[in-house]
Amino acid sequence: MADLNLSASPSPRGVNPKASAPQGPAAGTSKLRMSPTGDHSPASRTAGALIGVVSVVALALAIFLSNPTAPTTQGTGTGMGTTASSVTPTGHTTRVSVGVEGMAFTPNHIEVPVGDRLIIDFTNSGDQRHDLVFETGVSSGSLATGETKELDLGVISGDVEGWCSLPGHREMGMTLHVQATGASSSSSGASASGSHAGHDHGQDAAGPATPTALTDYAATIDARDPVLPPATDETERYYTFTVTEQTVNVTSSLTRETWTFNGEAPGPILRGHIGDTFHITLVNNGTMSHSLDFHAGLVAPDNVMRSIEPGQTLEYTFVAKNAGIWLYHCSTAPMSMHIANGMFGAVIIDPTDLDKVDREYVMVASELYLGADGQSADASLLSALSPNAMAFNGVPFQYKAHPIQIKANERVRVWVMDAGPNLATTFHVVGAQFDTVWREGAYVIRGGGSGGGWGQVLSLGAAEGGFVEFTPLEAGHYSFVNHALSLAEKGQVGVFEVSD
Ligand SMILES: [Cu+2]
Repeated sequence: MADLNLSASPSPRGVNPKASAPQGPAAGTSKLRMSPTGDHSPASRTAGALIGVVSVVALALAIFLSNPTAPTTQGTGTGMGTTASSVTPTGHTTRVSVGVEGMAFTPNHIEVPVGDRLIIDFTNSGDQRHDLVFETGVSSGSLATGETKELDLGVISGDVEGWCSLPGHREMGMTLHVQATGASSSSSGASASGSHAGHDHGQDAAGPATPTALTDYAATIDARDPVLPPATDETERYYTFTVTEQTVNVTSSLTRETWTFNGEAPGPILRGHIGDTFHITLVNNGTMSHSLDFHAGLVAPDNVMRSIEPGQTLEYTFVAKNAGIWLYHCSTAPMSMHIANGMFGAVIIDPTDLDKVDREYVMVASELYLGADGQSADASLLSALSPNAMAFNGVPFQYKAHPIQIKANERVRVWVMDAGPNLATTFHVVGAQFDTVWREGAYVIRGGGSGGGWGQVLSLGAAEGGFVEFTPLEAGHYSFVNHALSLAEKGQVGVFEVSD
């Protein structure tokens, strides 16, 4: 395969504090209860309100003396933007345990009396890595399943927003709202700066990713080799899929973070025969949880498709029982994000009655949701199913910049997999008609003029696959496109350059 020019440099962590030292073991399972340790009786509050200005100073001093690290002083290290200057500390501490269930914090709403110091015991009780960050800058760092971290939010003077900063997790619902009870409507727990970190980019930030910029960049790198070699003869097949996270260029001035199997998006294209056994070792060398789902297998998902932690491995074995071009992908939530960042590929299991062809290629169609420079897929664009770039074999416009060379009257087969994660691919070759269309395990058209009909498009929804066969009769430039043309214009287009 040609060099994809993937940078091997460590990906910048940016606003996502994904890596952190392991914390202590899980602190049990009853984490969802709120356990205020202070006194919030109405009588004490009323009395406190009547103390007066002089007493406030005395109270603050008393708090300081009893706990020199309390947030009434500078240098607490919590990053909390609120101090005693904007609210009267009560001297009480509210302590709350927060866990994770699916893609949500439990609880996801905490009420804290204004002036209380808030400490959250955050335990990642979910099934993959998460963090908990607040707009104030307080952050747990990335926690493995079962890890716990104490977060000191300092004295609460107004509402504070928290969320999981792993890509896509906030958009899946991982938010935590701290409501300051008794606060005046104008008060705020913190400046809003950073509350939309990783959110406000998207179309604007990807502005440099114009078709021209994408094509110009594709011309400067080698195209990924689209040739599909024949299946080898072994029946026991062994592969290692190593997950890494890295930053790659999409134009000369715009990079994105990709998550990949073996350093490439798409990952390896595997090919075998019906009856072959595939032994896959998944190695997670990334910073977050990842997993694998092979559509080519018929196995209970529970064990083999589970998410594994950075540093862990998993054995995934399946027997290929049926022909197809089968998608594989990371199935860690949100799957759309993991696929959009590059975690997809294909397993081709040949039908037993493939015709002979002169050339055989594979095209894996995918969508790019480019955000700010160096970031992973933009969650807002992803949720809106609005990719700003499209690709065959991972790189927009690469086969327009590097046309695929064939000869007139050669018979060509193109396997096509729609990796999505969302949109359909209607594969068309300008100037050709398909005498054979095989889609999702069956010949839709076969034999062309001998009564089998002719086709113009192989129509695939997300995760569908098939192949087409055709023979260009004359020299020339035959573009191949997703005939959803707005998507072709974003990069899902290439050229077969046919010579005599
Ligand atoms: Cu993943």
